[in-house]
Amino acid sequence: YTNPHCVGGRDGIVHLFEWKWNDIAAECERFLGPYGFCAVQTSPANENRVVANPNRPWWERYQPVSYKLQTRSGSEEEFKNMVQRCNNAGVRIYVDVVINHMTGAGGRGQGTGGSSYDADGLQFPGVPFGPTDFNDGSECHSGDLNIHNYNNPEEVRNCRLVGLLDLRMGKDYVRGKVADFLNHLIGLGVAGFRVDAAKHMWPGDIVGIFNKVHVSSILTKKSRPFVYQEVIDQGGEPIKAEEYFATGRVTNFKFGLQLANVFRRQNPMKYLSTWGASWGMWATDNVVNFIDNHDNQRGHGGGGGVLTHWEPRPYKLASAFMLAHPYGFPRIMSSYEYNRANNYEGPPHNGDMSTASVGLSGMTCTGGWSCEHRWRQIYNMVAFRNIASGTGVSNWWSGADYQIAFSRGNKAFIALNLEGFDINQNLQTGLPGGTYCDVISGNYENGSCTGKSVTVNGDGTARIQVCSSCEDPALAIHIGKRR
Ligand code: AAO
Repeated sequence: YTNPHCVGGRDGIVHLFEWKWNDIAAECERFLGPYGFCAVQTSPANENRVVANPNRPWWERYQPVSYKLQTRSGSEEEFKNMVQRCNNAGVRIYVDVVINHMTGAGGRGQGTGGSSYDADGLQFPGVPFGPTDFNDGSECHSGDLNIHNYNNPEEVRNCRLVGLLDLRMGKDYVRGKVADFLNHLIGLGVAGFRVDAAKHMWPGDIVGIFNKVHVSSILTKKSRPFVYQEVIDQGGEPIKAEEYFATGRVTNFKFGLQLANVFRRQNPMKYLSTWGASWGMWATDNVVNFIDNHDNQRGHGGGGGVLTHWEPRPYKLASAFMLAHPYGFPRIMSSYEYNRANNYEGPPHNGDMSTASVGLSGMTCTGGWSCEHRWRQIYNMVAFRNIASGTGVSNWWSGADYQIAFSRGNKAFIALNLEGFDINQNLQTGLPGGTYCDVISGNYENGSCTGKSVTVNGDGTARIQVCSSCEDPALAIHIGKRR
């Protein structure tokens, strides 16, 4: 479950939050494939409640009505087509699967796929699930069936997360329906899953579900899908991320908080020399790392404190560090713009509230889609990471508290500066002699660098200059962009 099944030396996930399937398919072909991304995390693919108040918030997709593949992102036909086209482009699809619960309690209506539901009577005929498929007072003892106390693991796992009807996962019928859903996705060529709210399920129940899940149809016969489980463990609660290692990796929520401290100059960057498990995080094969996610960038899910696209300068630096460093498997957030006072706002939409298509102007997205993954400082670091694959950190240098540089074997080298003065040093880059393009300030086009270039001497040393007051105080070179 821990193998991401990347094709040919690719690395990293991009979360195309709320994108339509047709747009993702096109993005795999025109950008993600050519630029070396391993995989896309999609928004939930199954039918959800249509929430009218507030009007179509992003979070309605976390309220399942059935496992029919029909949402604002598109139909089953479109989903299937996307998976095929992305796989053909060498890009894997991981689906965000919401299996802990169905809709919030109360109300009735129709889902995005036309299935009816009755959340008062606990009826979800589209699956079907009925009252005996949900935890009640025999499992949950919180009084009102909701979770109040995160220090009580039984309550966290048997009661309702923010009022969402909690499925009775101990029941074989429920496990079977969830497994059928996951198997359906696998049959369509999906390579992995982000398991939503995994902390709210017993680890043994997740094992029970995955025991019923097939090996992937697109992967080698014996391989299991890639699984990363959303477990918010920032320390301080009894539920520990490591309880979930039997069924895959976990989302590493410590990662973004720690890097936010560093890149906001609240903890010296030079301490990153020991970055990785020794910072109280999990082993490299147990984690999916990210600077921010769709929740904490807008104050949900333990939000606050992390860096986001709203603070581009430190965000790009932290992202460059994440991608340059070998620890863990990285996920890049690709957001849309929203009114920060209304953090429920759904994706850019048309007059009828259907999701708008992603527009493009050159390399940049338009129409309210932020597309961090298309920022040069980020996509060029994906290529850096792919080229550096298999090498460790070497030639670590720190000139001052907030000036660092390091090599990845003899493949790549990066320097970062958050001091008030430039880096201007003769440093060992580990690279073969030659002239390299700095991939932070520019690209390598038609035989020349559009940004800065760096001359590495025959002994691997080079004069490294990194500005301090400029927009991107970083420099990165690798053997793939040698003039
Ligand atoms: C919506 C409405 C609700 C309504 C509900 C039902 O907003 O008012 O009651 O419908 O009608 C998303 C939205 C929710 C939305 C839901 C369904 O975020 O607002 O509810 O869709 O439409 C916990 C879970 C974690 C979860 C996170 C949001 O553990 O699994 O809450 N994330 C996922 C998804 C998310 C989604 C769901 C789950 C549900 O990514 O998008 O919800 O499918 C502590 C705990 C965490 C807990 C947080 C937040 O965090 O540790 O486990 O996350 O609290 O309650 C410090 C601590 C940190 C702590 C944090 C906050 O940072 O270190 O541990 O403080 O106190």
